[in-house]
Amino acid sequence: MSDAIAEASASKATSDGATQQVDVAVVGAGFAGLYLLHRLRKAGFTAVAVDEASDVGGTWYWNRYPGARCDIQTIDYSYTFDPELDSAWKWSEKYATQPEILRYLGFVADRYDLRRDIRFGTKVTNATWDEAAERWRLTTDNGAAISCRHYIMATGCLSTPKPPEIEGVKDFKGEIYFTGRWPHHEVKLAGKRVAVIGTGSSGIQAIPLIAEQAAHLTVFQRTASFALPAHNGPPSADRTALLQSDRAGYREQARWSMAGVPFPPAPVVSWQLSDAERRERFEQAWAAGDLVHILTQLWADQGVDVDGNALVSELIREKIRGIVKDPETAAALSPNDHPFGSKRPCLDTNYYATYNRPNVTQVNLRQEPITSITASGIKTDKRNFDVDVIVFATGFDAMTGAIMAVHPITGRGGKSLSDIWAKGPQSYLGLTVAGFPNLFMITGPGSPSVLSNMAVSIEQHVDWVVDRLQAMREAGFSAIEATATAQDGWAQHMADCSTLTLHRLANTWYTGANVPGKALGVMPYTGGVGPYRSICNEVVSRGMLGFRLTGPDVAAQCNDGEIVRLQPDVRIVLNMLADMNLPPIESLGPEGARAFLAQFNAGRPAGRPVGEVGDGALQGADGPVPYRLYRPATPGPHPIVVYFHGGGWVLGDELSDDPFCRDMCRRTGMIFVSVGYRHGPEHPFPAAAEDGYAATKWIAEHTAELGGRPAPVLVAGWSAGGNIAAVTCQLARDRGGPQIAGQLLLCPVTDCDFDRPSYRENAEGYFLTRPLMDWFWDMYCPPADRTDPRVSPLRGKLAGLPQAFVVTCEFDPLRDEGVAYAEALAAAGVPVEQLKARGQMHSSFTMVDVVITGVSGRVKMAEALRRFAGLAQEERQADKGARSDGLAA
Ligand code: N01
Repeated sequence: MSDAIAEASASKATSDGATQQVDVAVVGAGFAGLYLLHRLRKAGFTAVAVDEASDVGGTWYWNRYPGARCDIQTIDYSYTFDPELDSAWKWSEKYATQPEILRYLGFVADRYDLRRDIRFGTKVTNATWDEAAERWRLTTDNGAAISCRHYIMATGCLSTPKPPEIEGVKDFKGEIYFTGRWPHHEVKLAGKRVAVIGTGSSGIQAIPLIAEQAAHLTVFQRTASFALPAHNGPPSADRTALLQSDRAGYREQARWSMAGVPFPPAPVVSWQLSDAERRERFEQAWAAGDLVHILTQLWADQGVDVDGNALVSELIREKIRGIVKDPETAAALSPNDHPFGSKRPCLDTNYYATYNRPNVTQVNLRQEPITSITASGIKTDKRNFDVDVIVFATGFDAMTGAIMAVHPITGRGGKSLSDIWAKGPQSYLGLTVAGFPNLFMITGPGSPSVLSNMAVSIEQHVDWVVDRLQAMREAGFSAIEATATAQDGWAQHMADCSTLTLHRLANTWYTGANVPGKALGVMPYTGGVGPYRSICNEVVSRGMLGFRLTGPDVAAQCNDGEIVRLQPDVRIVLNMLADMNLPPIESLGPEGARAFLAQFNAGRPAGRPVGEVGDGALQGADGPVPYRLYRPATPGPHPIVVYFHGGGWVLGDELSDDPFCRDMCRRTGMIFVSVGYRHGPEHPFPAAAEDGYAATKWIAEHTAELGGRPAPVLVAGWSAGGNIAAVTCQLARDRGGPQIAGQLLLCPVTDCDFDRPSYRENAEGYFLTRPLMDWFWDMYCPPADRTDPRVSPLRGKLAGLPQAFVVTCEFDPLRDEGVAYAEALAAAGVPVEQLKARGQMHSSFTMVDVVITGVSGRVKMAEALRRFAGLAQEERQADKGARSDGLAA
């Protein structure tokens, strides 16, 4: 039976005259509300939707301004739940106009006979949870009140226009229009002097068309937006071909992608490309006319790294300068106060060229702010502009506005949602709020929503919610509510996610900054559509983790907890590794394990450029050992850090932590010399430790030859390399030098005793496993030698050692021995700082440009090394906002 024929057997709402009784009430009859009604009916629930509008369409009902179109290619901005519907509708354009999208939604409403359960022209005026009856009680401004078991806000993220906030609006004698509430009758602008305030997506779509009609158009711009040409036309041939060749596969790829549009991850990083190659990729993206393309396909670092982003931002500014003839106007139109993509980029048709028209004037509000609106027009602090029409394209009270401000919602214990959200929206999964049982939000704050293809995100939310309602009904539960623990955990996860992207660096409606007085914080989920979907699924597979379920005849169920405790990118990496089903490293033997590591490392992003990289040999404990030297691009001589790579004394070499050494060389402005010490089992204990000491001594004696600052040197190491760095400090103290100015120990091995909680908690599933550590010890050190401080430095004398910075990761078997070493150093009087990295695993910090949340930790490590070397601190713009995230020092 097709979805279309699946007739709404349910939907027999009852009414006692004054109150309509339904299982589920929905607010909104747009993309989300329509699909909800359809799914609810199919699942046998009685349902009603209410909408203030007189017909279906939601945002597409209200936003009828000239030029209104979607800016995700329309073949992707469609329902996919019914393959017959999916192939029945043909879009006429790559980016359909508002009227066509509205026709589509009308077509869907007719196809599934949805209108009979929609109360148009009706607003909910109050919603209160009735604890005794376990029902929501709604009052409306038009007709019967509603009593429902579940209440679902399908209100859209951008449906409550922001008030103009400019003095004197009421005094204006001319016509006033809001893009978000454009009249249904024709608006005649021909021959009129028109002002547009606002240059976001709405303004940028409307301005070129208004300019064609108006006698004169004056555009009042506060913040310049990045806009790309849409190159609209028929649906693009390449994406249509992809869709038609495998419709189901194409849709499924979208569901698991980052933005809800099926593009593969960008394969390269900017520094791997020459200027010419970058330009070529950019020109392709500019010609493609697709925001998701340019945001995901240029180079991988542009969305997460300020430097990578600056490259594309400048290329776009160059385009603007090339189109706009007046240099002053071009400069004002060129965004320079936020990274590309951190504020919603726009898609345009002739936007920049419109400013070359003789009937268009641009007013830069950064130079002359609006002071008031007068009877005849707009007054800035420099001039008066007399106009006949003012168009406010000033945006929305986004994400929370329609849920919070439109009507009071009162939950358990008489608590109001507006009070609970006064300091910013709290939610679990962006779907539910603790204290508000049986209330759901579709694409609410805390979900990918506006950072994704809304059509895909809406379907995912609706399916998840309706599936849960069905499961509750089958199990006899009548109420579901998020726990405070789960909600707090989600807030932490949201905060962790927001360090991944650059959205935190711009004042936008994503952060609430566009509405005066609104609490600030990145509101949409920045972790990506696919990862979010997997988290929602995991909540279910882990017994509705974070929800309390109750019912009249069943025992209450509450599997409390936080759904994601790992950093978001660490979770993705670990899931990818799990999906690869790799053999345990220890099962490969030393040679096999080394080959595996080499292959694994070959697939990682290339390390960033440094001033110079050179290879050489130095004197180890028993002959020459190789080294690789990383020199900063700044003038020397620089302090030298002797670095020991990880690999359990068995794997790796002086090249294996290459991206980490490059990154730290750049951040510290110091020379890193990575030492290729000998490995077990060929060279068992104490070969690696003795090589470490000998190498440090040799480097300290050859600083001038290496182009470094005279000794003291510093030492650093990760994992077994951290062990060697720690041991080297003890040997240097006991053997009369060399002098060491400080030690950076990153997830170090410090002891042979495995009987610690971190070994039990993180024994498997976090990359470094207990069997692998067993194997490393077996390969390197016979049991009888394991308590020797040259391999278990925690058992050595600790007084008199160089100052230390010790990094441990929450999900690392080695966590507790690292902490123990730091505490023992402190107890012995050694100046020591700890960085306990929340949500990170053993390899997080060395997976440079893969685990983006590792940046903040490396910033702190670099600061510590600079302090040890007596260098002044310097903050890079790229590190802003990343310094304190996810860390407890
Ligand atoms: O609103 P906006 P929008 N004085 O908030 C300015 C979606 N959408 O309606 O940035 C002077 O982006 C404000 O300046 P500033 C899309 O997600 C999609 O354009 O605050 N100026 C800004 O320039 C989009 O992002 C499509 O300094 C004032 C503008 O008004 C979202 O809706 C089409 C001001 C508001 O821009 C919102 O877009 C349209 C003041 N007092 C919209 N107050 C598609 O194509 C605000 N501004 C699918």
